[in-house]
Amino acid sequence: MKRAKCIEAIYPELQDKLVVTIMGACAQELYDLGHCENFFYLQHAMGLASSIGLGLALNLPQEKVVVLDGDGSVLMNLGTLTTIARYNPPNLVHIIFDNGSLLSTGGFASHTTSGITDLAAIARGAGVQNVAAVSTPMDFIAAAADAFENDGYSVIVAKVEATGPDHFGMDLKLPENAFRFERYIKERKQMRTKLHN
Ligand SMILES: Cc1ncc(C[n+]2csc(CCOP(=O)(O)OP(=O)(O)O)c2C)c(N)n1
Repeated sequence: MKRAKCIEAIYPELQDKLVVTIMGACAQELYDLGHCENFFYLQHAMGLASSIGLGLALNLPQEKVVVLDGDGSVLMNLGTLTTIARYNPPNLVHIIFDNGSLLSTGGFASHTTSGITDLAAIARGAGVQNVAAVSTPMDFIAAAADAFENDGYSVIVAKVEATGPDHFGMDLKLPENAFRFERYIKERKQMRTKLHN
């Protein structure tokens, strides 16, 4: 299973959600499908996409937040699973693409490569109630649909090949992406307030 194909499969579903990605290959694959103002590609701060996702989910309970994460990134910030499990935001979907590799920086093996470290088991141990471990496109699509539809913090660990895009480069620097993402959130809030008045 390829991560790019997984992202492509859920891309239509991402249009009305706040999406935070890790840097590198994963960000590039989403960006290449077409940037949307509700996408934030976290550069540099490896491991913290899920922490940003938690902050967004807790502060914007009316929004569904989707984090596209990587095994290397989660391993760098393992405490994130315990923190999110404790606060248990019902509107956060955490997709961990486990390619067993630090692909974006040259493809070094991560701790999951040998099959010793099981991120889904760690998520369960952290206290996450909804954990799916998938390795086929059909199972991925079903798990994602389920997580998007239902309330509850969900973790999907998707085993994918260690392959990425053949190019890197976005016409969107981090500060511009951050300002526009913030503006998008504010505008949606204002729109909601208007609709309710
Ligand atoms: C603190 C820190 N260490 C190292 C890096 C360099 N770095 C950027 S992406 C990356 C690999 C990320 O691996 P993973 O989350 O598995 O995603 P993949 O690249 O495999 O898609 C590394 C090591 C960084 N940005 N920050």
